[in-house]
Amino acid sequence: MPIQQVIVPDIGGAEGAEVIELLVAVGDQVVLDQGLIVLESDKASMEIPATAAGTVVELLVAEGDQLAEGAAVAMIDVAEQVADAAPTPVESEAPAASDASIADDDGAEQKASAVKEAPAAKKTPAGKETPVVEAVSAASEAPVLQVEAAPLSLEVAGEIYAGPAVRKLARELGVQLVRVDGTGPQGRVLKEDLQQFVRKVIREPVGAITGGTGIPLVPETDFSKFGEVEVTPRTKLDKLTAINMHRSWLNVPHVTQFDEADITDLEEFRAGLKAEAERRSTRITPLPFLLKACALALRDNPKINSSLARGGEDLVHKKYIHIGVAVDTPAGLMVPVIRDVDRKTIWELAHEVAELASRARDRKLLPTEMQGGCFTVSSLGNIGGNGFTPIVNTPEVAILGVSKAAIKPLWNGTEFAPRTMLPVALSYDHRVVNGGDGGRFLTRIVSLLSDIRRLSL
Ligand code: CAO
Repeated sequence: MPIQQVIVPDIGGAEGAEVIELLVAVGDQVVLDQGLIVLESDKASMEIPATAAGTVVELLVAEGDQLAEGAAVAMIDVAEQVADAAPTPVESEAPAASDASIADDDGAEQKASAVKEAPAAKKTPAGKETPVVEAVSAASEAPVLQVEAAPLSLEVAGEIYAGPAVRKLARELGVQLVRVDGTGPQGRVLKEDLQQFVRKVIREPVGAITGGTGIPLVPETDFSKFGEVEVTPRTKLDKLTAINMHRSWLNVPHVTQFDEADITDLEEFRAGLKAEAERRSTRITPLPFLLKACALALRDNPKINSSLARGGEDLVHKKYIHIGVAVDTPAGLMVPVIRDVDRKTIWELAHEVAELASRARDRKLLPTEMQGGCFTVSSLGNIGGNGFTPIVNTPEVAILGVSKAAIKPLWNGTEFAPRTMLPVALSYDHRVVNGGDGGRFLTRIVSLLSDIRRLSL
């Protein structure tokens, strides 16, 4: 049976990420994409998943190790059915040139850059040699493939850390780990924390209105008592989004301000660009114009381009303008970030949005591509609705929600004229942004969209 070595993929440019949890042990049977270890850098934590189903024959890391891209994680004795689907080793000197794809059980393409015969020894960033590849290779006399894992969880700073036993216990008790304060290293939730939490909840009188930060629990309901139901597990991405939304909702005092931009001229201009867009093999929607308008408005209103630091003592002013775009994918919400929006042309932005959205839907975004945003645009324009209140993507301090444009009668001083109006809503963190800042910022966006000649100034 071939042995496959799982290596650390691109982890978002982090110099080193610490192994904070081992999720499997030698001898464990794993399935494709099952988490092997949890890595944490200063920005995010991620699980490094198994790149094939099989048996873990060797774990090459220990808790506390610092790993970087390319470091060896584990050796997997690949199960029969996966071995059949595994690629033939690619002869290549440079790992980057040996990109290959493996089809997983679902037929989805999984990136397997650096599929090659593993070197006999590999240096980790800490300078630690791990001569295990040779040992396993010799023991099994099987070809050793080195496969880069695609990290499972992405922008997840603040994800709950807990070992498998604690997670299992929490599931049995019906406790959401997000509600439990972890007292272990790096805030890890321990069994005692869970017990303490349950004791506290039991002591709480039913229906109690809790003070401070305590939140009354929503009791579990057996919906099957009222009719047929089907229960499906939520995706990891959905659960992470829920944690991020909950965190922002609880921490950020939100204010949402509404307006409408007259995009009649923009739409006329855009319609005239369609043929050119086809020639450039791209599409031109209102979104690149919106991004450009937001970038210029952020430049003019630097407070919106900031984040709180040191528990609210400082404000970090960013000298760059990177904007996240919410993308609706079958797996859940993803927010790729477009860098230096203020310095890009409308065509460049159109191309980049389409490219990032397509890779988000194929789950091929790298963690780095979802980091560093200063502001987010969430466009539900194509879906419909005439307004919504977006939740700020903390630690950013504002987000723009865009709804569906509609033709409306507008008074021009002498008569009502049909104009295409785009509803926009700005939610902001009222700890940082006051009404005046928010009003000026949104008014600037609206005036830029209403007169796109100003986008070039
Ligand atoms: N009003 C009317 N029509 C709009 C519009 C708006 N505000 N915005 C886009 N459209 C049109 C586009 O012009 C396009 O039509 P044409 O091809 O005829 O020009 C059509 O709708 C489809 O656009 P699109 O959605 O494919 O492309 P986009 O650039 O507007 O948006 C993306 C890209 C990735 C943002 C979008 O596909 C998406 O995923 N949106 C959902 C975001 C989301 O879920 N937000 C909620 C987050 S909080 O839960």
